[in-house]
Amino acid sequence: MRYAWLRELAVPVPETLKSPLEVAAFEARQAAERLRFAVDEKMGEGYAAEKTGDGYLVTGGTTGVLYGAYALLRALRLGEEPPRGAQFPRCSLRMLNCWDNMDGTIERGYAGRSLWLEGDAFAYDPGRVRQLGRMLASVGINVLCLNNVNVHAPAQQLIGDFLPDLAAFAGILRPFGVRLMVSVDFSMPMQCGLNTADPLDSRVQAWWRERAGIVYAAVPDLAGFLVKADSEHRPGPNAYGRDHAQGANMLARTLKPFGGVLVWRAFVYNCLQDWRDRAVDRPCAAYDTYMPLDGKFDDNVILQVKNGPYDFQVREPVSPLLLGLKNTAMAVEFQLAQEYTGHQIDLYAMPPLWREVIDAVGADSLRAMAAVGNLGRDENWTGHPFAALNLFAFGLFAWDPGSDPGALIDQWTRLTYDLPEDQRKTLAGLLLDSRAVYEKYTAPLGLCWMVQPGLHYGPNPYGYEFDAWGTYNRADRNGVGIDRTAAGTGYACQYPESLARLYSDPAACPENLLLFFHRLPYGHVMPDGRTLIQRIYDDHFDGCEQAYAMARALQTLDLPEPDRSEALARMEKQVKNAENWRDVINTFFYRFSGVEDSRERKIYE
Ligand code: GCV
Repeated sequence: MRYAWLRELAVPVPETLKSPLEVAAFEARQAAERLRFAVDEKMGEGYAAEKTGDGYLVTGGTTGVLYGAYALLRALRLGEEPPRGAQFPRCSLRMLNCWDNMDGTIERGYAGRSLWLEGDAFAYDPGRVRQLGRMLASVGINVLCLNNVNVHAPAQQLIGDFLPDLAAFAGILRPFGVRLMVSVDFSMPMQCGLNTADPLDSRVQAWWRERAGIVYAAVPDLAGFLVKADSEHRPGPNAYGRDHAQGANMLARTLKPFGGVLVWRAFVYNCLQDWRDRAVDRPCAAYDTYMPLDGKFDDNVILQVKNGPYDFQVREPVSPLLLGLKNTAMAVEFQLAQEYTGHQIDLYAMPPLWREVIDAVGADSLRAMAAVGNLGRDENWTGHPFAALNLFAFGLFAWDPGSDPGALIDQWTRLTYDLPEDQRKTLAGLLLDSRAVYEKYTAPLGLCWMVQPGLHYGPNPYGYEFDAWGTYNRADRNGVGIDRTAAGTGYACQYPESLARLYSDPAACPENLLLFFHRLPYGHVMPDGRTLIQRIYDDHFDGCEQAYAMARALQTLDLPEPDRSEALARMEKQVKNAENWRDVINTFFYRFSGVEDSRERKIYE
């Protein structure tokens, strides 16, 4: 079984280790480093490392000692100074949301089948689950939500018949400081004999209270429940005329006595739209739904908001809800699974995206950070060997949202591969630029949703155009894009004033969001003097050229096998994908606009 960063950790971790302290001591022995540990419970997840005569003393809370051990091992491997002074995580919950189904499939999974579910039951290799635990702990991830937010039968029974299995699974991850969370089905009382799931019905409340008691008796340190409600056909409080605060608070109150949190997703919109109705604009939905509820959620509710207002598109503005809520505990949700960003075939390193989001939102306004997982049963865990970077970096970023994307990428490349420095820099450069390259050949200028419907890999500009899910580009012979200013759908007005002004002015709007906020004619002249249509052509051609350059650069790297072959095989597909995007999108716009490419390159007709 391969294991990336911190290669010492490829050695199996014995099942006899029962606490973070024991794991920490084991890791130090594996790495042949002289680390001593002192537990100071008050420090919780925090730690401090100091040099002693022949090694280091790590003082930390119960899990803090383990985080300290990993931080030290990383620093020693990198030849860097260990962090100075006491270190504490910025976000108390650093969560991986796994969309694993009981049948072993993973919704939007690109690295094989589930690591813990198969055939409508728990099914796992305990040794591998321990490896998973240490992999998560080694970057500070402390919560694993183990099942899909779309709770398909029999996953409801994770808090019923499967509780003994859940408890056993939780027990394996516990020494690594990783607590479980479960996605629950809001309508579960109705599957257990009640004729309603109305959150204000006392029988429903009593049912959930009793259920929470049973669950916590089995898994006393369960982190809590995660809920997707009234979204994409999932049940929720709206069916009873109740709002999301009433739904969330009812569940949160049942968890409160046990110290659990209720994570409630804000991914709520009308997925039964009529494409002819131009007044309905999906990006407006989450803000419209949740802003009126600001301040109405109990203190153990966390509202989990996707980073953008749509759905993990290659480029979206930051969600205005993350900027607007002032009296609600929030988590931002990122997606490591590369649903719209290349299926773990194309390279797409995410730290630059997270940096942009946190710079806009401010880390202090977040209680938690969540990411949809990119793991699966593939031998290398993440399908593409480089996709492990996103998991590694997410954990460290959630611990310290001030982290620099380039530094995280550098660390991962240095820890994972022994490459000559010039090659390592090439690899780090490829990764750092990978998002911009992917954006260029798939979604320049803020155009999104031109993907193959359902699959979400590869181009199909008409795929979602007349669709109920509210995902349009509105291209026609006159122009492309959606006017989201006050004169249009009004979405831009959900932002604080300075941003609303910036986004509403086509001359000031960041180029990479231009067609997200504006509808423009093909002849619109861009600041660089080129027309909009020429920029669409040029960006797709340039993006493809950049993919060719990446492929050439990758060839030069002496990566170990099988990573080299795996990365090259995927790069071949990435190049084909880039060509496909270039040709399909350019042809689409050529047919509408009738404008020739000024550089007379081949555009298919
Ligand atoms: C888990 C998008 C994805 C769905 C996902 C949903 C969500 O619609 O395509 O697969 O469902 O987001 O985040 O709930």
